[in-house]
Amino acid sequence: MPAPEPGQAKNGRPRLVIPIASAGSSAACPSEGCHTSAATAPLTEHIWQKIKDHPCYSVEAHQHFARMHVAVAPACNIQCNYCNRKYDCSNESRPGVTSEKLTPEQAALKVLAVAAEIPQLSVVGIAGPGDALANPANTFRTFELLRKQIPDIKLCLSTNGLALPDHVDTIKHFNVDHVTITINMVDPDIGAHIYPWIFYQHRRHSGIDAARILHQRQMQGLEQLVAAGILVKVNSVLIPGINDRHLAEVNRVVKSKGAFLHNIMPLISDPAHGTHFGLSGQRGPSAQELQALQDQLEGGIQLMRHCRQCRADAVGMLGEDRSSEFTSEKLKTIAINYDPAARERYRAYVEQERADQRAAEQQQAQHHVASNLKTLVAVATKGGARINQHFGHAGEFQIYEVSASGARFVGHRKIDHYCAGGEEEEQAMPSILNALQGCTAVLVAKIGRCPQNELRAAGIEPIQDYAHQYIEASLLAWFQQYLERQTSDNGSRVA
Ligand code: CLF
Ligand code: SF4
Repeated sequence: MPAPEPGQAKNGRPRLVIPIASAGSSAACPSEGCHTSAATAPLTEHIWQKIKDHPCYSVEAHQHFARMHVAVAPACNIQCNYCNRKYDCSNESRPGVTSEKLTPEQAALKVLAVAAEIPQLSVVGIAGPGDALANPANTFRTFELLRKQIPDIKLCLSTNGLALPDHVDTIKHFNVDHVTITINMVDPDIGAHIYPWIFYQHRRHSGIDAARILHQRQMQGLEQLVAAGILVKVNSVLIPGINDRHLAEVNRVVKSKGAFLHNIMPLISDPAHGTHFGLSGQRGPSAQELQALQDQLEGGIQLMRHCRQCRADAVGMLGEDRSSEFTSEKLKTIAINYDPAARERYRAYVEQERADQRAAEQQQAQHHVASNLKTLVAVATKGGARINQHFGHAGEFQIYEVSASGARFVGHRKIDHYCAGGEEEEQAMPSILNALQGCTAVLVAKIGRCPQNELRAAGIEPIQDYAHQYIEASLLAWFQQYLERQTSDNGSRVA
């Protein structure tokens, strides 16, 4: 029997990574392909069951499962300098898009309609457009309706944490397994540059006083959630010049308190959004700055690198948004025929796919040779963990770091569609080449001759040989050929 892949237990599940320094603490890392120097232990069945279908908590699950947000939480109890209340909560969703506010009853109906159409739906989250726990009546009424209506759906919420300690028991009562807290600082001096005020215990607090209260409540809420056995993801907005150097400390603190996952999100700042940061010229980080920080934090708490900063009424797989198909107007005209069996069949299909995928990776891993070489490769995919998208139709590429020890997802890069309206848009190529910077190859289901030539001229190899095959097994197969070519090139140079 072939040896399991690095980062994968013998039972085929990803491994839990417990960094040696904190082994024995409750800090945990779900390690899908996590390449750290940490000691590894098998991901427990209990944790695996919680994350295996959650597209945000498992990078592997995001290839198969969809989430939706219901916008039932309009109010907020704090002010962030990157937020304009006209738009969604940018702690969990990108600013610049308004959502349709829903009552809990409208939300429950919408979930049924989406579940009937999208069998991949596994999670319903409340992520704004304000703060889920600044609107506890709406949030928990929605959960109550959903628990009755679709008991097997995962429930998720996102909060700034100010009201969190007051609601952990209720969150537990509704069997919510996943909570996100946005924690941008653990030092109130830094917090004072991010939060002008909070509203707490019937009055407004500002400056360092506000940041200190918020920090204390966030830490208290995090500890209570962990004690209650609820998985906590921490979102941090990366704000250059304000908390960029501080986020390593945030990472260390939330890990020590038992958070499960850390998601560093780039500040989106634009004067058009009317936010304090947007209007005062505060810039967001570049993709390189974000990646450099993520790389610096590798080896600590597991990082989420596949976040798409979705909106508060997002629907569908991460990276796609089908919310416009399910507006209140359209719901009036849709006959909802929800059949739970369809979602069950889909889950059974995914289990089979996962087994086949692991078998393909293990078979491929047998051919590997030792090498220190590693390289970045882009992949065009519509999901399903397969290379199944035409180059011209891709709106983003998934980026993998490939080496002799495996293929590791490191992020996604958005691009302009090469084909628009059925015609090849050569104007898009410069931005695509820019997005592919640093990549050695791009694996696609299909690609036309012109873009192939342009990619080759830029030193990027277009590959169609693995069309519709599993991503990671294909990357390993491609890498083996790449290594052989590199070795023979070096040999001929020496000769
Ligand atoms: Fe939504 Fe957030 Fe739950 Fe996911 S999103 S409440 S944990 S179900 Fe996911 Fe979207 Fe990123 Fe959020 S990709 S913005 S991390
Ligand atoms: Fe805006 Fe969300 Fe911050 Fe509230 S918590 S101010 S809604 S970004």
